[in-house]
Amino acid sequence: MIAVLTVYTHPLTPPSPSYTHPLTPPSPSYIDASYTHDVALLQLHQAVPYTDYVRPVCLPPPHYPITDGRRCTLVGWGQLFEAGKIFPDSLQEVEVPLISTAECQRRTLFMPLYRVTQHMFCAGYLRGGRDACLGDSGGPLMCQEADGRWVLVGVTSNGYGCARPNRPGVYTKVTAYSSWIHQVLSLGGSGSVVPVEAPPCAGLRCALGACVPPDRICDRHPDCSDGSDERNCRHSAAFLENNSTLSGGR
Ligand SMILES: [Ca+2]
Repeated sequence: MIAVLTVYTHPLTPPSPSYTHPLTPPSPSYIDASYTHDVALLQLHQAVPYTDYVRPVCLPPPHYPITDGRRCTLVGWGQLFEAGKIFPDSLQEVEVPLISTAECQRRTLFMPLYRVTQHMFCAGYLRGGRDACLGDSGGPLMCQEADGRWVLVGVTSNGYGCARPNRPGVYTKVTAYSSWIHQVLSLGGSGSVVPVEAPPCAGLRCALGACVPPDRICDRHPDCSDGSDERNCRHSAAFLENNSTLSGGR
């Protein structure tokens, strides 16, 4: 079993302490342009007490099969629609059928934006309609076993738009990184895992790490998933309330 990588908060859950976590070294050869090796491990500063809302998920055995059509579940805080940058107030979950690596390569052979390698697989309906979307990346795609346990089969990675017909979502195949994961875990706590410094950001660093450039802060469009780049702006309610004299009387 592996500890949860992300601690979700939900409006209906009891208040929980915040767990900040340094990044362990990302996958050794991540390639941004093609989302190759799109995986990282997070180390929590302190142990997470399991509750009804914080549960572990199992790592898959090395040869865990990706079976075409098997329905598995992904969760995330990403956009609800492809357009509009609308993010949910609560954690979303959706069930999607798996598409094996070979089948997804066949389906996307003539789609240049898809580069499905042996380290990836896909999921989604031919008709579209249910999918991960922007902001879901890094989240889990989990399959439930007959004994009730959940297995972390994929990590949400990329796709073409969201939930479009014949445009499946692409996931990092966890089994392709089994040895790397176990290698990193074996170093855990020994001090050998060096946190990676975030690159400099001239604008605002979102809570999830994205860097918003200065011209997109207070531009009325949320760029951070928590909307923090649009808080305390001249157009925000809190700012207008606190600075009501600035708005001028008429
Ligand atoms: Ca913005």
